Amino acid sequence: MTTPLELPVFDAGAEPFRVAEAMRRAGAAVVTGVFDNETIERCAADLQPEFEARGKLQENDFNGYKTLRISSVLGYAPESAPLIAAPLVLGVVEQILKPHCHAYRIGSATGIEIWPGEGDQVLHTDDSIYPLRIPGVEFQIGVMIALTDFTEENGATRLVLGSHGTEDYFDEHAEPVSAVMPKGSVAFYLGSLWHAGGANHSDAPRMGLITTYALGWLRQEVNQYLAVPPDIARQYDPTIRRLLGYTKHGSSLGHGHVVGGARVPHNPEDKSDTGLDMWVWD
Ligand SMILES: O=C(O)CCC(=O)C(=O)O
Repeated sequence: MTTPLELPVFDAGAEPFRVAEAMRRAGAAVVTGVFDNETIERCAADLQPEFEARGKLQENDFNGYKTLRISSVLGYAPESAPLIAAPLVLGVVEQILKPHCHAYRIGSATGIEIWPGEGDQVLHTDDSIYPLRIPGVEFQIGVMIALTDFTEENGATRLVLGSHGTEDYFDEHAEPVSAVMPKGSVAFYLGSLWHAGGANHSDAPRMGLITTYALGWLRQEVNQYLAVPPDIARQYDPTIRRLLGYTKHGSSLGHGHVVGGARVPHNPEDKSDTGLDMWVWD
């Protein structure tokens, strides 16, 4: 009989390669205490108006009918940027993806608020959007940031540890574990890992920010150029702009011709920030 895998848990001082190592084994890991309350509250407050205005538009059998969802948060909630580009987050993402690409990009960046009364989401893998597998290559990584405490009761993300890999295989008897973690923590999981949101049996919503980061040569799950067009992308620093996809992959993939830099999303007030490296040929 094999010993069941346990969810690896680290504190914020963890070396990204250690977190990645644990993920390769279990498929997922949690790092606690990554963000302070103030950073989390600023982000949550920035997302709130969008949850209220458009959160119900993505209701369906998969997303649920008591769950609010808002896509492409960088298009309207700049306070999400420090979370999405946090060094520890990118450090772990880099360990998993960088061996297989020149640059990785955001696939999707979504606020999810699971309200009381919501049931378990169906287990799935994020990689099902891509029609192939390459043995030994992870296509993407999901990064769920807890904007409230995540508990068994309120719908913490459920993870089927050890279910990752290159085969379309799933043991229907495998028991998911819940990514129970305090507000400000991060749950990382591989794109091939089976997982889902949990049922909320508590009396308050569970709010999370889930960002997927994908190999830079894959099509992004959400079209970031439409969601965060150059006029909005311009307000962000180069790290975020590159994560959005305003960059080439290697020497030429995704390059664009720019005349006079007019369409390049750079910050005009910063003379050193031409943005030109993002689109022109090397
Ligand atoms: O809300 C969660 O905990 C996970 C949601 C999820 O996996 C999804 O909607 O694809």
